[in-house]
Amino acid sequence: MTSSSPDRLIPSRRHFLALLGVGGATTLLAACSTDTTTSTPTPTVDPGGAGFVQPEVLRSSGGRLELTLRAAPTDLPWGDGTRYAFTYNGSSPGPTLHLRPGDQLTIHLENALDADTNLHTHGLRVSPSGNADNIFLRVAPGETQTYVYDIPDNHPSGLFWYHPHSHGTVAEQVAAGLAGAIVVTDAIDDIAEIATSNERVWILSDPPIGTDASILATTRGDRMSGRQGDTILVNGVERPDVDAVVGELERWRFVNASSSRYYRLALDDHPLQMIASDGGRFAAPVKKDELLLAPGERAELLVAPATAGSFALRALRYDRGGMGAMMGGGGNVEPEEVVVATMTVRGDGAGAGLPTALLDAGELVLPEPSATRVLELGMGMAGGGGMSFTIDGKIFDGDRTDITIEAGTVEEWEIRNTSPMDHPLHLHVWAMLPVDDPVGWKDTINVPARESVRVRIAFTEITGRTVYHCHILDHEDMGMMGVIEVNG
Ligand SMILES: [Cu+2]
Repeated sequence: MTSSSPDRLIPSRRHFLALLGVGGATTLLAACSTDTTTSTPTPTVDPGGAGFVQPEVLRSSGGRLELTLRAAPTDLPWGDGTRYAFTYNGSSPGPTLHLRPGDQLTIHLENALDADTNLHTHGLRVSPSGNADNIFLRVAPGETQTYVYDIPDNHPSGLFWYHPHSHGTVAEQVAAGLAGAIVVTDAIDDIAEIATSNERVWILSDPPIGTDASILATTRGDRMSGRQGDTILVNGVERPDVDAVVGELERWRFVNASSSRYYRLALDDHPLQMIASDGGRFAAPVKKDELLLAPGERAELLVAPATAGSFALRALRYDRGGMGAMMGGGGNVEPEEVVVATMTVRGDGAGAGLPTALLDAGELVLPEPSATRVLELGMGMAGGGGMSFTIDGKIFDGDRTDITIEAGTVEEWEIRNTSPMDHPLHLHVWAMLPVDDPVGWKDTINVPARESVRVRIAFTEITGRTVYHCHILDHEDMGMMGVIEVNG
């Protein structure tokens, strides 16, 4: 599924700069890309100024993890000043939650924002009902909602994440900083090469940068294209430097927590050994020169630092299509290549060995479908000269159930994108295995402009009513979402 054609690029930088005033933005960007000198031989790129930091980790014990997440506006340190963001417990990203299959997770969500919010555990195969992963709940300002999630005993190990899912404000709240990682571990993580690797969670975001809430303002064009910021952050830090050692395997676990930005990642002089997609472990590492991560997607990579030096992790140009030029909007394609982070490698000697078998390949056999279904992701003209974003020609209505399925059914979905821009489709609760490339289970799959993808979904074990939607979150907020109910 290749859909990249850089000659269709539409610059968006002008758009962002207009929000802050050009001078202010330039000053901010300069202030946080201070380079430092190193003694590393023949660096191929200057390492960034900041070290690689990871969010605080909270681990379950005795089968339980209970915590409070307080969503609030916060002035975060930024250069010599501050930047306005939404945070969980004062930080963006929020804490990383480490769980094991069979655990119970309890989260007391306190809403200190001035709008409704709620919580979605993206990718977790848990109940979408009651006070579990129920995105129909809304938590009003000043209110607290307790969520309880029972992680099934057979839940796969992997990387998942949490973020708000209150229809209409999801793009704004996620873009402003509300996101955090969830890691489920099991025996698979004990494979020797993986257990001894340097494990890092990378939460990628591109928040609007500025000192007050005015940075959250968007135009209709921004929302139609899907809002993008100009500054890419890794765990809240711009262009961090990863300190790596020859012979020590790096395990990088990426979350694309941007509202709309796609990341087409490549690391100088190092292949990326992909071992998992959205919470779906591969049977063996798959070597890639680059990796495309659409909003909501995750990927786990092994990197074997080979020689001393500094190497850039780049977000290459990617065109996710759009109607920016047509509609006077913008912000839907990367105008240029960006260095997301650097890896500074020291030491010499032999490189680290890779694991061979990661998972019983039997878990990646496509189930035979008993039904097929076509979903059409589309765009059309709406009133007032804007565009509507639809699934099967319809805009989201939480009171309408679009798909009803009996538990135990396996379906094959053909997801057709009839529009001129990519849309990543996310299905809550039930995992999808791509038919054309069944290398790992997924919960978010990019459907390139004017293309289609086929997936198989086993609607087993978990029942309930939830949603599927475009994970360009502005599109979801504008109605590119449907309701699915699985009955037991
Ligand atoms: Cu979309």
